[in-house]
Amino acid sequence: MIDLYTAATPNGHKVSIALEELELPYALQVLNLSAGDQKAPAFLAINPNGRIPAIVDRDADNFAVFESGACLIYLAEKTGRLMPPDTKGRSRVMQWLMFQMGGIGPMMGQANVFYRYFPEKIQPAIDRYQGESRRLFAVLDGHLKTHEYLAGDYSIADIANWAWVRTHRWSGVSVEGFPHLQRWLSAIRARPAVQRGIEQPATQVHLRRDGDEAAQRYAEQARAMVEMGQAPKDAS
Ligand SMILES: N[C@@H](CCC(=O)N[C@@H](CS)C(=O)NCC(=O)O)C(=O)O
Repeated sequence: MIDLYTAATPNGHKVSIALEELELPYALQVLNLSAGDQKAPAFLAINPNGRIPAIVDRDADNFAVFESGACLIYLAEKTGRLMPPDTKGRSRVMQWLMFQMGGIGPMMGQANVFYRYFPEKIQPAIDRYQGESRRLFAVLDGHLKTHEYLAGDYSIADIANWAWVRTHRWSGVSVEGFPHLQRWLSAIRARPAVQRGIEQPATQVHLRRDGDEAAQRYAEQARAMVEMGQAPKDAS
């Protein structure tokens, strides 16, 4: 059994999707990020960075893994699935996984902060992060023009990138003009395990379903979390 410490965010959903795809038994431990559960000492003992997701593998001496990319690699290696074993195949998966961890995630994350959560609208910062996200979408689209998935067969690289790109509206970044990216988004969304994964836990606000007011309320909660996260603990 694996404990998954998570919340309804792209980074959390990467791991719940992988667990669903791999059919591994897991127990969901949902943290309330607005209440600061991720900064509680019991959770910091699992992830010293105080962020979700993290997993604890109860069948492996309670081995703890933090950072969503590291969780995905651990699960793929534990099962021998969602990542090829040969050096080149594994490297291809790593390249697109790192592309997400170092590019798509941070750029869309900062687009969310400046476009949705920050009280002041700093237009150059919004433009920078939305523009960089859209540039990265173009890179994905170009690659997907000649590849069904990002790195050989469907893999943890697809899961990691998909969990973020699917939230592009929240970041205010369009996928218009990227037909290959749209094809890939739809193909992955059609997977039953993916549909189950994004319900663990369910996304709290859907822009098209819930409308602007609900989005505004959610953004306010997230703003409180961002402000809390900016306050460094005093050095001792
Ligand atoms: N690089 C980390 C990022 C984790 C991260 O930023 N998690 C966010 C939710 S998506 C979080 O826990 N935020 C709470 C906070 O900032 O206090 C990963 O991929 O696991």
